[in-house]
This record gives sequence, C-alpha cells and structure tokens, in this order.
Amino acid sequence: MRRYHTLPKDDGFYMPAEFEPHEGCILIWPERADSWQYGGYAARKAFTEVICAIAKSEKVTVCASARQYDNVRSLLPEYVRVVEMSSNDSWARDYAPTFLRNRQGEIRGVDWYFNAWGGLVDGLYFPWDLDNKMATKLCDLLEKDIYDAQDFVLEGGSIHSDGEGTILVTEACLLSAGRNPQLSKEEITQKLLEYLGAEKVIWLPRGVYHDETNEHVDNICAFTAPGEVVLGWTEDPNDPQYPLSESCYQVLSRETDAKGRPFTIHKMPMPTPIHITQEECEGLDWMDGQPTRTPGERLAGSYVNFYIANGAVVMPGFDDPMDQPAKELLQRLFPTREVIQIYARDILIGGGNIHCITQQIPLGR
Ligand code: KQY
Repeated sequence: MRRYHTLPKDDGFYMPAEFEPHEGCILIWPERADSWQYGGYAARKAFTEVICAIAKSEKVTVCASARQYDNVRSLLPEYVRVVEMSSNDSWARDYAPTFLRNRQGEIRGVDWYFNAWGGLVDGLYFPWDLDNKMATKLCDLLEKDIYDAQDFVLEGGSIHSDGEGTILVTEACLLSAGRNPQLSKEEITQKLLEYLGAEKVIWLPRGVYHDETNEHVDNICAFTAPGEVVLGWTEDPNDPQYPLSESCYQVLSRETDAKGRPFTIHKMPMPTPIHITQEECEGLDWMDGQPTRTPGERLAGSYVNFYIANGAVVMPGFDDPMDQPAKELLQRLFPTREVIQIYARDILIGGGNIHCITQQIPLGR
C-alpha cells in the first residue's frame, strides 16, 4: 500500500456516488457496552440482517475484535469475509476509508482524521485511536493506496457525493467547534473539493434534530440519482425537526448542482419521534461516570439513513406507520433494486443507522 501526500483532485481521483456499482461493503461488528444495550445482542441481530441483505448483491467484509472473532465467524455465512481488526466502536461510514476512483478505474482511499465526532470539545468517546487507524488497515487489507488527510477532521457520514462533482454537507457538522475550528468555511470547502475531486459543495444548514454527530448529512439528505435527493421531512410545525428540514429545503430549492441542474427534492417522511426507554438506558454501560443516555431522550431516527447496494436499498424501519410510505418512496426512486427494510431501533440506540454502519468500496477496473 502506498501512502500519498498529494491531492486526489490533482491526481484525477474523485468520489463516486453510492448508487454507482460497488466492489463491496465494509462493516464493523458491534461490541461497545456504552453504545449497544444489553451486551449488544439485539444490535448484532440487526447488523447481521443488514450484512446478509447487502451480501445478496456485493462482497461484504466484517471487522471483528479478537474477542468476538470466533463468534462472528460462526454466526455469519461463509460468503461474508470476517477479519480480526481492533476498533473503538462500529461506525464504518465514519472511519473506514472514503474511497475514490480515477477515470482508469483505479481505487484509492482517503485517511481523514477521526476524533469521535468532536474530540475533547463534544466528542462522544475517548480514546478514538483504534478507529482512526482503521482506514490505513483497511486499505492495506484491500490492497488500495491511500491519501493522507490526517490534518483534517472528517467522518464519512458528513459527506455525500453525486459522483458528478457535487458534495452535500451540513454547516452544523462541518463548522462545529470540535472538528476544524482553525479553518474557515471557504477553506473547508477547498479541502473537500481537493480531497473528493469535486467542483461544488452544497452547504445545508442543519440535519436531524438531536443527532449527536452534530447533524451528519447522511441522516437528513441523500442523492438518489444525479440532480435528485431525498430530504427528511415533517409536516408538523410543532416538531423541532420542522425548521431544520425547512432550512435544508430552502437551500436545495434555490441551488443547482455542479452541472448546473436544479434539484428534484423528494420529501421523505420522518418516523414518529422516537424516544429511548428507561429499560433501554439501563442496558447501556455508563461512560466517564455519566449515563450514556437518559430515559425519554429523543433519538435521531430517519429513513434517509439507508445504504444503496448493487442490487438492493437497505433501509431502516422502526415499527412505525411511516415505515411503509418511506419504503414505497425508495422503491419508486430505485425501481431496479429490491428495497429491504430492517427493524433498526437497536442500531439507532447506538446513535446512527444503516448508512452509518456501512462503507461502500466502488467498483474499480
Ligand atoms: O455516524 C453516526 N451516526 C455514528 C454516531 C455514533 C455515536 C456514538 N454513540
């Protein structure tokens, strides 16, 4: 594996869209006791369903700790690759490499600096050193070269690419005090363009209410095709989510993408607000002498947090009346893929959802 200190854009590399063909997908087995309630058994069931749904149409690699390796290898089907790799938690979207491709079909990763969503300012755990090493380890394993971007804090869940020069982010996340406070918005835009080989960054103001990632874009808005997005939406003006979604709609409806196209915006219903129960909280370890979550706390549930696999769209369900309309919308937008809805409350309790626990490897030559 070669480590580059040049800029991907100068070398002709760019981030493909998730809806383009994949070589495979990476996930990390859940184990952390202050993220996954009651020993992680319910989360593991949900992860296994996600893994099997994705593995129907692409190669899946699952990273597991030394402690869990035997268990994971026995639980998962043989066609899923299981590798022993240490991590602090299980968010492949955020610290597996962001993969880029060039016009000849070569694939390289980007190694951003990961600081657990805000470092010592408002990060969610300490330490995060094992997570931060995963991009390098995975590129080594997958025999991909890597770009060093360790001077820039970024998580994969905070960016979306249309593969045609447009990047979506949120101001709430990328301008947060715990990431790159020494850089201006213009300098952050420049970094994204250089490292993602893009032409235009669209800054949405906000994400999902009470999202502990400082409102990652992947929970509120996603590309479904060039020039088309789904946006998490509520019609309830009393819901604190309402002004957040509205602010994104205002930006998207006035903006054009890198190719000058106005956006077609598909409003994706949000699930009925989801709150963590006392029993669920009691199943979580405390962190630094504090409870990780408090009973009644609103969780950042969203149907936008889906993964686009080669042959399927794998989306969360919450046992909610909106599950079906949300599924129907995605099925309409992805007519050639099977939409597979997986009950994902147990992933949501960890702080994210299906998109957050997956990372695609684009198909190369
Ligand atoms: O990308 C994500 N949504 C992950 C959030 C993890 C929070 C840790 N509890």
